[in-house]
Amino acid sequence: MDAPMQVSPEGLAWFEAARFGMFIHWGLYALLGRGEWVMHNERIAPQEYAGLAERFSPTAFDADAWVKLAADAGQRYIVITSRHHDGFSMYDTALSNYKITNTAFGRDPIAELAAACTRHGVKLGFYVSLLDWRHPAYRFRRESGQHWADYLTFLHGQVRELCTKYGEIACIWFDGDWPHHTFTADDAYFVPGGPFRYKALYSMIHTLQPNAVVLNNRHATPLPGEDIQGFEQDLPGQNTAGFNVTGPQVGKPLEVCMTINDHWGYHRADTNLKSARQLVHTLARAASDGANLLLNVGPSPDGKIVPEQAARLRKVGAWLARNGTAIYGTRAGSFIPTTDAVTTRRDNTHYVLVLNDAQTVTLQGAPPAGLNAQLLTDGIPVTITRNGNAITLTLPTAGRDSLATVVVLNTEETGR
Ligand code: JFZ
Repeated sequence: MDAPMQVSPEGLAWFEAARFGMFIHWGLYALLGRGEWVMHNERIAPQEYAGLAERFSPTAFDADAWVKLAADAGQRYIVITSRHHDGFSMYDTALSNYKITNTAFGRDPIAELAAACTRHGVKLGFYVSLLDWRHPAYRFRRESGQHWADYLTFLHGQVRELCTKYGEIACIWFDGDWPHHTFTADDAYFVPGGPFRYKALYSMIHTLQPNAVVLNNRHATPLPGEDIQGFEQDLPGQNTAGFNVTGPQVGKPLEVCMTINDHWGYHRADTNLKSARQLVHTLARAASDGANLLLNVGPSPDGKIVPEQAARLRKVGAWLARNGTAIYGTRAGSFIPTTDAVTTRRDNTHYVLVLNDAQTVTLQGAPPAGLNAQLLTDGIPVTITRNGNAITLTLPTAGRDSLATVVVLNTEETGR
């Protein structure tokens, strides 16, 4: 039999129903507190940067606390950086000495997270950087005499470890191969020494972890073997960040990844946090587009999820505890999204997520017959007025949610 080139139907169904995940960018860079690109941005030489490993001592790290926070936030999966562009492995790899278990800390946080995830019913997946700013076979082939094939052995070997050491995983999330990026003299060392051999890489993942999805943050049309199309810092079809030059592929499962502030890795001075209301609206918009939201936290060097980020996640979780029916396991909405409201759908039930505080909301593209509407949380009836293809909902003043109010619309017609 040919090696599988896609996730199992069960694995894909689980991933699509999950809708909300926690992204974690955590590595040596947290010590400097200027984001995960600090090594490149400040042109820190690999030797000097490696000195951070001697100072890394995240004694406050508590896997249960992290996973419990994700569960409280309503996040069904976690994706953590196993190795970012700086090349430091955050788990006990047998393929490099440049790893967390060789620091004074000595522990494998990914093994601890895997165990905690099992306890709390959250799935764990891994971010893997294709790009490596220090590996001799990636960046220093001339100096080291190593070959691109040596890097591929390392990369594929690490992915094999991640697929075999930590139980069943949610995903492998690749990053660092950006075909649309124009390299200059400043970032010439980002250029890979050859192809990544994706076909072999993806079929290995799909063989070892049949229920795990593969995503590659290439900002390009997904390749065979990539189960999910990803969008960075933007909803599908938007491109405010300049990364998302490729629109959503019809029928492809989608995931949006986003920061809570303006950095992925811990940034001491970045206090530009999105509010809980903004985060709920982004989650609602993603769901209405048929996409998951992978929302990032950047833990501090001592091993804690920053309290301001945690506080916002808990508020989103409290909203989901009341309104999660409108998010989990839904499909993209059938009404046209507006600034005031977006919709999701489950069979003949439509969920209208009202994103402003106005008393009425108008939706275009109303289904023909048998409509009734009420608030999700307490069943208070909502008045429906029809006008051609539009319907206007008049909401009661009681029962409004300050983050987003959900109206349930039931129709009799069969799916379209
Ligand atoms: C990438 C990473 O570089 C970043 O550190 C973070 O992990 C994020 C989730 O993914 O972000 C990118 C991807 C592509 C470009 C820039 C940042 N690019 O093409 O310039």
